[in-house]
Amino acid sequence: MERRSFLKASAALGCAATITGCKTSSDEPNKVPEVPPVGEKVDWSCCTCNCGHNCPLKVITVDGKITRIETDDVGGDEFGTHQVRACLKGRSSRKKVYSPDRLNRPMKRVGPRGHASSFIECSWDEAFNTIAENLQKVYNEAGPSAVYPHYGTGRLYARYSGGDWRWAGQWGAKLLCEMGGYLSHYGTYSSSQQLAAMYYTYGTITSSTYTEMLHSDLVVAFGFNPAETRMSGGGGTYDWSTCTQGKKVIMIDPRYSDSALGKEDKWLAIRPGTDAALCEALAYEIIRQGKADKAFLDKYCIGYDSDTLPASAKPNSDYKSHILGLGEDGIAKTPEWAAKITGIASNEIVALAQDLMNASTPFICQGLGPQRHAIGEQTVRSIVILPLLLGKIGISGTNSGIWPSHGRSSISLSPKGDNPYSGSISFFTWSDAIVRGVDFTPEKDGLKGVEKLDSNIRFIWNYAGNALINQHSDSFGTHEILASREADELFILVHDVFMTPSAKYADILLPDLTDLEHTDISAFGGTNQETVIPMTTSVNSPVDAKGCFEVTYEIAKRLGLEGAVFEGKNYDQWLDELYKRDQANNAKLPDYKDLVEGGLYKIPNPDFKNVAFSSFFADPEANKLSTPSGKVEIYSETLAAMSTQWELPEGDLIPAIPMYHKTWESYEDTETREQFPLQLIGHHTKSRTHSSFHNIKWLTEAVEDAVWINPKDAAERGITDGAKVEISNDRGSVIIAAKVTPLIMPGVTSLAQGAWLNSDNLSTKVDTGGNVNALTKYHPTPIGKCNPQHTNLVEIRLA
Ligand SMILES: Nc1nc2c(c(=O)[nH]1)N[C@H]1C(S)=C(S)[C@@H](COP(=O)(O)OP(=O)(O)OC[C@H]3O[C@@H](n4cnc5c(=O)[nH]c(N)nc54)[C@H](O)[C@@H]3O)O[C@H]1N2
Ligand SMILES: Nc1nc2c(c(=O)[nH]1)N[C@H]1C(S)=C(S)[C@@H](COP(=O)(O)OP(=O)(O)OC[C@H]3O[C@@H](n4cnc5c(=O)[nH]c(N)nc54)[C@H](O)[C@@H]3O)O[C@H]1N2
Ligand SMILES: [Mo]
Repeated sequence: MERRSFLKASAALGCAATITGCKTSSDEPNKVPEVPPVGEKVDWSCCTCNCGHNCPLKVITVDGKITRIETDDVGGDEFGTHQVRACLKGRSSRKKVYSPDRLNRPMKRVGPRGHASSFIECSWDEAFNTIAENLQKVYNEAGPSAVYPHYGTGRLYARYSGGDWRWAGQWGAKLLCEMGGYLSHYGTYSSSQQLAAMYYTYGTITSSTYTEMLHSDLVVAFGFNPAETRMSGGGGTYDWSTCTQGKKVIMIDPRYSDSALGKEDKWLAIRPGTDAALCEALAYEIIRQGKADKAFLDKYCIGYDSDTLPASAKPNSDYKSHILGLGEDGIAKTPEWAAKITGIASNEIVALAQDLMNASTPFICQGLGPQRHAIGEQTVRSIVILPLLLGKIGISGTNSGIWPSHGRSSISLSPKGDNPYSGSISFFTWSDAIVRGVDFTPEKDGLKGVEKLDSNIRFIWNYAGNALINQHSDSFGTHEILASREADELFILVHDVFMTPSAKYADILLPDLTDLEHTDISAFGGTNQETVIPMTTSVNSPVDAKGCFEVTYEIAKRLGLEGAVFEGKNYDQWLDELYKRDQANNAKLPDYKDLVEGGLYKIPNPDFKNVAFSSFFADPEANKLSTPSGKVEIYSETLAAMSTQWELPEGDLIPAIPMYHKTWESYEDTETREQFPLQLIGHHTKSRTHSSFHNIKWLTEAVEDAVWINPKDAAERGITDGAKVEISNDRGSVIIAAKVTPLIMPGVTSLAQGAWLNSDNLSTKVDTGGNVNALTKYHPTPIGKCNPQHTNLVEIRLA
């Protein structure tokens, strides 16, 4: 593999924005020397974790040891040619490579699952043999439905050497295809409620680019926090701050986030899980004032009122009747009604409705927090109706109501093979499929592609993921499922870089190389420009680690399948071939040699833009949607059929029109609130990406782990800022510091997701690591069977 050897004078570091790009510690030099000292090597690498963006990293080594990490210094500050400066996480990558916690040998489990002390070192040969034997045994005894490549996004943007979130680093999936296939999953922990909601409304999912905000006169954002969840200096945070400048911005969030900071005209603090009620009251005002665009709705939509209600629908089951109180529940969705549910004063709701009606091009968007709830699909559907009601969609300056989009990446993933097995489950239901996969049905569990599974899950291949325990709901409940099964019933392969909470459940635990020790290519499809990153390395890995390609190769070899899987090519040959394939699709990509020698490669894309569903709204006959009616389905006959055919737990529902619904552990669940009065969410925080980077001290020092609680709730409990508290509910408890702050509304608390579960107390169900999933519930959402991880009721006391 060719390595970059030339040295290039570099520009001085700078800060793109307050939260991105600042140096983190006194042991990082302030300025890059104009001429690098003799002996320094410079390689470009990439931070491939799943924050939605992949920043270039400039890795400086001396004699194979990283001396410092710098960031993008190509281009300038001008929006569109700006530097894609990495945030503190990417810049801390040196600490990841040399972390004392790094896995440095293959290990096998000799004690109970869930404990680091249960492992002893073994040889690579023994590890590969054990994996191959167990994999073959499971195929022989149970077939492909027993084999599950688990969700894992730790190297999402490493395109050829082990990316994507679900397929055992892609190469693993290619091997499993040769063995007869595997139980696949659909959806993601990120956005599946949104995906399901858009599918039944529009038949597909698309949003306008951030740059359309430039043409808008009002930005309304529900639970949208790009400043903290798109921290890349080239990404959402930069787009957000640039494109909203001078705009009226209204932020709807139970927390005052960094995205609101100094930007918002108004912060409307809303109770979690109640956005649909707010939207209904906005709709009420819009309809009451005669401002619903009836001609528009009739032309493009099904089910706004009785004129476009399908013949199969019951009378008064249309959206307008529901809003005005003429539907089944007989309740008019007035601002006063919504105020009691949402916590937003009725006059504020009326004012927001007025702002929406006054705007000529409202840009309405939402983050993914509002949908990560018990009935999150209804939240998404309800928000998405607003631009339709106003007839303000499909034109420049508007949006479909979901997360705005940015540019594309021209580097695609390595092949994952064609899975000969058609069965798939929702990403969220795997833990249940270990227990009762054979009882899964399409109507009860959202099983797709087959009517029945032949086996429960018996083999899990977990690559670069911490969702075996840390990121999945109900950590202690999941612990019981995993810990009660020995290797012959459930074999778990974990391939990671650290002894994470999930790694402790492995039967065989393999150390991986980090991004900085890999050759690969990544590309960042930012707004108005793409950055292609030739990942090379001069690092001598401090540990005995192997990458996904090599691990898969060694397992395949023991099964006699290396020829079928790798087609006689080594990794460098694959890289060459895959890059040529990507080049064939984008003539702007330079030859590989030039790419590596030239370093970062920027492809300006100043004209890139998307206006959500513009072609459909321009000509709905020529560009029919892929919904059954070809139109936007405010009323969905498919959902109406599902509501009678699907089996749901008591209290859940699948309405044919979008609607607010009181759910388990919601604000309106007054019975549970008697014991657990506070709502708890788990926002995504600056100091880590999920659980990735949690063990880097630089970052936890920068952003403390603490549960956010309003001064009013704290005072009622005698809690002061920084005090140790116990957060508890029926699922478990977490002991952590309190952050007493008016930045979160009364009655609501938030414990940032991703902290590592401290499993010293697994049997007592007490976590001292600060992992919110010790408190979250396993209860799939009605339509998409997704994760409701922000719907929780808890009590908090001084510990
Ligand atoms: N309560 C709650 N839970 C949530 C969420 C929430 O909002 N609330 N959010 C959910 C969402 S949106 C998502 S996407 C999931 C994310 O869940 P995951 O996909 O599990 O993401 P991470 O927690 O970042 O875990 C990445 C893993 O990759 C490992 N890793 C890092 N670098 C490397 C490497 O180079 N090689 C290998 N092999 N491994 C590496 C890390 O050590 C870590 O174990 O979490 C979900 N969980
Ligand atoms: N730094 C960092 N960046 C990340 C990640 C990370 O862990 N760390 N994770 C990445 C991934 S994979 C994903 S999927 C995205 C996640 O991005 P999101 O899912 O959008 O992030 P969240 O923090 O869960 O939610 C966004 C906001 O919604 C608010 N919120 C929660 N519930 C509600 C509600 O019911 N209504 C309203 N209106 N607001 C609500 C929260 O307070 C938060 O401010 O971020 C990505 N980027
Ligand atoms: Mo996510």
